[in-house]
This record gives sequence, C-alpha cells and structure tokens, in this order.
Amino acid sequence: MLTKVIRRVLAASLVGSMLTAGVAQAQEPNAVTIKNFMFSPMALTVKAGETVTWKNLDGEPHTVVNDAGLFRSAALDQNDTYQFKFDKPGVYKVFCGIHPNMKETITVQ
Ligand SMILES: [Cu+2]
Repeated sequence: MLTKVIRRVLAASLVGSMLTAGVAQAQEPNAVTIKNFMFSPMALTVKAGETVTWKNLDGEPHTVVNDAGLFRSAALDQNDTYQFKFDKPGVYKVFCGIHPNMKETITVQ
C-alpha cells in the first residue's frame, strides 16, 4: 500500500519535471529555425556563455558550420537539433555546408 503511494508520488513528480522541462525549452530564446533553405533569424544576438539551438524543419538535410571552423554539425535531418555554447564575445558567421548560400550571423556580446 505504502509502496503504491510512493510510486504514485514519484510518477507525479517525474511528469511534473518533464512538463517544466518542456516549458523551459519552448521559451528558449536562442533558437534558430532552419526552414525553406534559410536560417531564421538570419541575425541573432546572444550573451557570452549562452547556448544556441538550431532545429531543421526541412525535409532536406542541412548542417550548421562556422566559417572560422569553431563548430560544424553533422547533417541534420528533419526535426534534428544542434547546439553550440558561445563562450567568447564576437561575430560568428554561420552557413550550411551543403547549401553554402544559406548564411546567418551570430553576435555574442
Ligand atoms: Cu542546407
């Protein structure tokens, strides 16, 4: 009986923390969407130490590549995400390695 109650409490708190995580993710401000062969937004400003998350919504694979070689994602299939944490202030040019005409700029303050 007691075990049953404990299990229920554990299950409830697990669901609660999953919901919280979902909300936190939805409010993630440093999100870049890849759609229709474009990065959106094409210019994003974040603070040093923050993480940017890219999500590919296209059926075509895309990559997230820094022109200075700081980071390079694997090919992202539809709904795949890639994250990079920007530690140092600067202006970072990003393009898609498969479609180099897809470009954006991340400014880190
Ligand atoms: Cu691409």
